[in-house]
Amino acid sequence: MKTALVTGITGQDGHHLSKLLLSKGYKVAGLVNGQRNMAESSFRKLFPEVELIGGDLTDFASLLKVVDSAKPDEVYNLGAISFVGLSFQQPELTANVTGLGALRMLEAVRQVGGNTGIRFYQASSSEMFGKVRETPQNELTPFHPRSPYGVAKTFAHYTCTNYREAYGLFACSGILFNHEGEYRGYEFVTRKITSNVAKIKLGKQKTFSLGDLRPKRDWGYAGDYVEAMWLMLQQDKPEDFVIATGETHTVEEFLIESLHAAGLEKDVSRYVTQDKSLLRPAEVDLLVGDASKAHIQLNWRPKKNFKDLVSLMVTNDLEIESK
Ligand code: NAP
Ligand code: F7E
Repeated sequence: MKTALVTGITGQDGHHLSKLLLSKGYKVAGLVNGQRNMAESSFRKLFPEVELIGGDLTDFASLLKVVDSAKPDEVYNLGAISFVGLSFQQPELTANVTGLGALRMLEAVRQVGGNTGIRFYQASSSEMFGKVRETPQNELTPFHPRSPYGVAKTFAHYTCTNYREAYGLFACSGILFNHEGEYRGYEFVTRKITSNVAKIKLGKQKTFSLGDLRPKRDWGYAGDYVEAMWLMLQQDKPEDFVIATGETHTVEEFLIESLHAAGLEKDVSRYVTQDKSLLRPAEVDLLVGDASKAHIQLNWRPKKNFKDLVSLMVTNDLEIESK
């Protein structure tokens, strides 16, 4: 039986990845941070068979201990300050957790794992493309991050490449474009939209506020994307892959599709006001990924399209909000 160690296990991708790895017969261990982590108890209820070990990406000693006690075959480094908006408020924390945290995990794997052949997955991001140099973006597109989060992820990405080249570590970065679903945090725009649309549909409120409706994102389903993470670690040699749907939509289009899915009038001005405080100091205007390499080498393709994704999220939030 293989063992996987997952950092950020209580987050969105941690939920989907745990489900996937358990279904494949893995023993799963996860790093959990914080003294009283609210997400930990709900995660334990969903996945009682997962071993949760205390530790923090800013505390190298704790990472050494976690790798030593879990004795993983595969490590998935998903832990991060992942909200771009927060990264502008707390850039140093973001650099420490999202950037240096990846370095600490790689170093812990190198020191504890030695030549045991631990395979390492780094959660890289399309935010590294930022002010995009070409469209669509692929593995060779130059990076131009636009936020402290994007900068920290770029540092982590290159550190992962460096550990592969310098120490021969089996280390892969998945450059994942936005992916969403039923476990998405409420601070991200998709979940903010679907949860508020559900409340409006159920008569609990009349309006809500958003920032810029013009940015375009390539949105996929998180359940599909964790399969690509696992596939990367099953290859003969470690490489980086873009994971995306190849389709892009504005925030406004996501909103309109959500109103439609809830059976509400597709009238944005009736339900949404603009809150200027939600605008970012530097925005990423357009992201759309070219996942051809993953199609060919991993035989990976997304199963859910944009409409499926919106419908799944709205249905899920209508169910939650009607309890
Ligand atoms: P998420 O829901 O925000 O989960 C992030 C996880 O990191 C949480 O479990 C969080 O735990 C943990 N974490 C935060 N600070 C930590 C620390 N100091 N030490 C240890 N763990 C810490 O993010 P996600 O959407 O699942 O994304 C997973 C990874 O993929 C992240 O690295 C993200 O940046 C990256 N990514 C995401 C997307 C996307 O669209 N979802 C796209 C590309 C890349 P607490 O909440 O308890 O602090
Ligand atoms: O914003 C705009 C906002 O916060 C999407 C993370 O998972 O994907 C995610 O980063 C867009 C931006 O995600 C609101 O300005 C408008 O243009 O949902 P988001 P993100 O910044 O794209 C990447 C790939 C990651 O790696 C990250 O970890 O929506 N927007 N109004 C808003 N965004 C939010 N959050 N809230 C609003 O009210």
